[in-house]
Amino acid sequence: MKEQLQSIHQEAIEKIKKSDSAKHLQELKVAYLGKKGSITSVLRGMGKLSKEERPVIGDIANKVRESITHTIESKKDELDRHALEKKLEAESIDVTLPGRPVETGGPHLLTKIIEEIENLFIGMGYEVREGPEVETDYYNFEALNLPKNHPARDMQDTFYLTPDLLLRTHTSPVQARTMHKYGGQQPVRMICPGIVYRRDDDDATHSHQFTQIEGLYVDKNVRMSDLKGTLDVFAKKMFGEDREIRLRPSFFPFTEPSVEMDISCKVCRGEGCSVCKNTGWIEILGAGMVHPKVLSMAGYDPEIYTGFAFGMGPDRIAMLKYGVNDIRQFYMNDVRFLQQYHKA
Ligand code: 2NM
Repeated sequence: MKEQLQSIHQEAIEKIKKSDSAKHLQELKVAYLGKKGSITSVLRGMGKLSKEERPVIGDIANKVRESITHTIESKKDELDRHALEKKLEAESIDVTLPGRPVETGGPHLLTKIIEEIENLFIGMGYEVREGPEVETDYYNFEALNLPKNHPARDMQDTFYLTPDLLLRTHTSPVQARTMHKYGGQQPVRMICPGIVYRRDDDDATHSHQFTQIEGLYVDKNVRMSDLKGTLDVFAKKMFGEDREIRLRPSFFPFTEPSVEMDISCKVCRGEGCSVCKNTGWIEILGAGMVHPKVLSMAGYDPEIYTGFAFGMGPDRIAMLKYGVNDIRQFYMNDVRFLQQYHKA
């Protein structure tokens, strides 16, 4: 029996040492130490032994049990340690590798142009005001001296939502709303940026939505020379101190007289080139003295108050300033286009 136990012991220890999984160890534990295990089955023969032999064999059996138990435990520890080491190795991070760059966004090119213009006029005492993009016929047209049946009100040019509601075609209604609110009681000095809508077939130079920024200055004794001086300051700050401006007569229903402003072409310095279409001048904005009817509809007495107004398109200015040749780029939001101007 002693030999039997010793050979079981030897065999068990060998198998345990070769084992490579916790599951297999558990199987060995059952096979050797379990109720139906090999040690138990050897001990069943104890009854045939003499009184003197029994405790000796019992003692050996206990020692073999202890030894097998201990060997299984330490093998289990070893396997656990190995598994942990492998796991740590697999999850290790090489802190010396260069990081992946994080893509960051930035303000839209048009937002930057608008903010630049806003800041210029804020510096001259103007306040920035915004208003609704869905407007009433009254503020978009009527209050700006565009009466019923005026060609600009044509269904062909305007997105109507109902006979009385439309998508604003310019930002002037924000100025009309402000003048009506003040009701002739206080001066106005404001600019209003925003998106406007016109029914147009989109192409490289036309978009059914685009941005506008308009200015309005109403007070006692505001004259055409104030308009010209203001626009000259604006043009030089925006495009460079070496730029000249010129005003040409024009027509808008809401101003009288009306003008268009050009700046001298920087590319050819007046010689004529493709940017200025060989004229030496580039058209930038429209302006004029606020029509007396527009003032009186808002409650300003045109005999006491006068004012000037101007309007321009940041899309066009951005195209000129940065050489963008397709207005649709501003609204397609292709990151390859937008990214180029993050540092511009
Ligand atoms: C322009 C050109 C000329 C304009 C007029 C007004 C208002 F509300 F005061 F009547 N706001 N903006 C104006 C005048 C806009 O855009 C080319």
